[in-house]
Amino acid sequence: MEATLLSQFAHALAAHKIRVIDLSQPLEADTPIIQLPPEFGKSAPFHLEEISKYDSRGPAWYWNNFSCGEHTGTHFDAPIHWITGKDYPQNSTDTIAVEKLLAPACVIDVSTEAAGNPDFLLAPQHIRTWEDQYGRIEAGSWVLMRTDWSKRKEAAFLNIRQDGSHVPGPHPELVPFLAKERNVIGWGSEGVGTDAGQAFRFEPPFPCHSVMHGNNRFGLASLTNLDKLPPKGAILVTPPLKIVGGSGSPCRVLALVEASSLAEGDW
Ligand code: 23J
Ligand code: MN
Repeated sequence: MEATLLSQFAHALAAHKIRVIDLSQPLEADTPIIQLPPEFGKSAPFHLEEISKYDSRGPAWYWNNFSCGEHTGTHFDAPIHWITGKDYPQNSTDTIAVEKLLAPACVIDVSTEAAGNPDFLLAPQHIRTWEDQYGRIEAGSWVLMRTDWSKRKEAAFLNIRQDGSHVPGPHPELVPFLAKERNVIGWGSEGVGTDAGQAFRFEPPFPCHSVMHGNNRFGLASLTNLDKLPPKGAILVTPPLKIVGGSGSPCRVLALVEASSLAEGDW
């Protein structure tokens, strides 16, 4: 019998011809949380509370209660998260069409630029240079900004100064270009949110939230291991928890990558 697409896929996984890369950060009490100005509501950090651990509270079982804000650690932003996306049908974590939770990724490596400038903004000209090398960003792709920011720890990750946070992100002109002229499914960043640290000063404020969600597109924040992905060819698996009416959720983001496209020494 002829091999079906999925049987070929199963064999490729078993033979490690397709690798699975974890793009998620660990979720624990000191997972960094976005800091907004004090007049706004606060997102709660991750909290774990033991229910029982093979003890009098439950002799044969271990389990925990956990709590956190929807936008904690590596997480998915749904269109309903922003006022501009509030009226789309199927715009929350429970109703987004599941086919949209598997999609190809384009990885734009600006780690060198970001290392020298924490306020680096990815502009349309960087995308055009990338496209000259790797071809046009296909409709329905994620665009992931590789900054290596995820290698930073604690205070250096949020990078807060007197005038707010300084973290790289998309230029305000890039977001409408990606949403409308490239028809991307969403934008992913290594920073605590999808927008740049100083994006509250941009016009519009928080353009990645405002314009991506305003076009019914998604976001992924606090990604890691983008340095292990090829510029093109990875498939992302990004299902948020099925929170009814949820604006987002922590997400175990996985990338499927053909082993032949991986850099030597990654495995
Ligand atoms: C609320 C307000 C502003 C921002 C955010 C949330 C996020 O970054 C987020 O996690 O969605 S910038
Ligand atoms: Mn978010």
